[in-house]
Amino acid sequence: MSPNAPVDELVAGVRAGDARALGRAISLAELGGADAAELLRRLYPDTGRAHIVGLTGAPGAGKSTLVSALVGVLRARGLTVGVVSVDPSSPFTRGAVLGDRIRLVDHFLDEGVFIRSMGTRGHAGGLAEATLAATLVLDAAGKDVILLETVGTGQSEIGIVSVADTIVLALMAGSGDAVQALKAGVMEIPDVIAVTKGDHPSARAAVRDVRAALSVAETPAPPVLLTDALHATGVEELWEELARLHAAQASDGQLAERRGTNLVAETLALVATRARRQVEEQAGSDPELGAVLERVRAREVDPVSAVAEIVRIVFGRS
Ligand SMILES: Nc1nc2c(ncn2[C@@H]2O[C@H](COP(=O)(O)OP(=O)(O)OP(=O)(O)O)[C@@H](O)[C@H]2O)c(=O)[nH]1
Ligand SMILES: [Mg+2]
Repeated sequence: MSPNAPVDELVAGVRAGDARALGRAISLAELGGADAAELLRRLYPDTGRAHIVGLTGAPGAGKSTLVSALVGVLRARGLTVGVVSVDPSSPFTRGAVLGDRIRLVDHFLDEGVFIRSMGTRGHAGGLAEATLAATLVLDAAGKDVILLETVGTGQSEIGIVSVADTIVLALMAGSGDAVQALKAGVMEIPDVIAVTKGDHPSARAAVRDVRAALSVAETPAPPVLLTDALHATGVEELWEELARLHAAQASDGQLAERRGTNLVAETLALVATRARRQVEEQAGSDPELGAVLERVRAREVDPVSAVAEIVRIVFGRS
């Protein structure tokens, strides 16, 4: 297969579960553009089968270690796994930093596991679009479970994990900040909270603190589990909880509802990203738009009036 294998070949390869085709398809999908759009359009009917789990948490919270341990649990059950590790702080893409940053080396040679690391560069449509595209391709390839790791503290990164069916927040024992954020209600409530590094002396106290913080929230509190991914303790239980939640949501219709809501939100967010890029590009090249911005600079037009004019110039209507 040539590096520019036609979309047909990639679609066939992905459907057949060919790992090389899968890698190329994800690269193409990440890149964005017309071929990527065509690829996704063709693969989309095959998606919607995977259980997509989002894992989020502060830098160093133990997400990758937990992902790696979860992969072990899933493989022991005969399930195939896709891993997408999103690091907005990294300029690298395609696994350039896999060796040291992501603790998944144990699974590199396993054909039932496909791992992709994504940084900020090389995505015409932005990181969120690339992440969604990679997830769809893995789903179409028939991966049973897709683990989506992204760094964050509980707010903006939910955007990236919004494609997930179930969201795990990794909180590190001894990190009081997260508990404060939960208390203050600024943190989105995930489906499951994993208190990581369960071997830490303060781990049990951390679980109690998190539960106490959650008890003041208005929404029903999610389960709080203690995991020690280094020693594979509590990881089996975490998977069982995720699978149980997923099955319950699938049977009472909540899953379809949530997926629908997520897809709409995701689509609008992608439109917003694209619209913004278009405005920024045009600001540097379109003389008519440039003239409006010059008038703003010279205080000849107020910014609010300028917005209406710019929207008309860029999108053709106000
Ligand atoms: N003692 C102990 N250490 C752990 C455990 N899980 C992770 N660690 C350590 O914590 C550090 C960070 O772990 P990672 O899994 O890389 O954390 P992360 O959240 O993926 O980090 P970023 O992706 O860089 O945000 C590493 O040195 C791990 O070895 C655990 O269960 N117990
Ligand atoms: Mg990590």
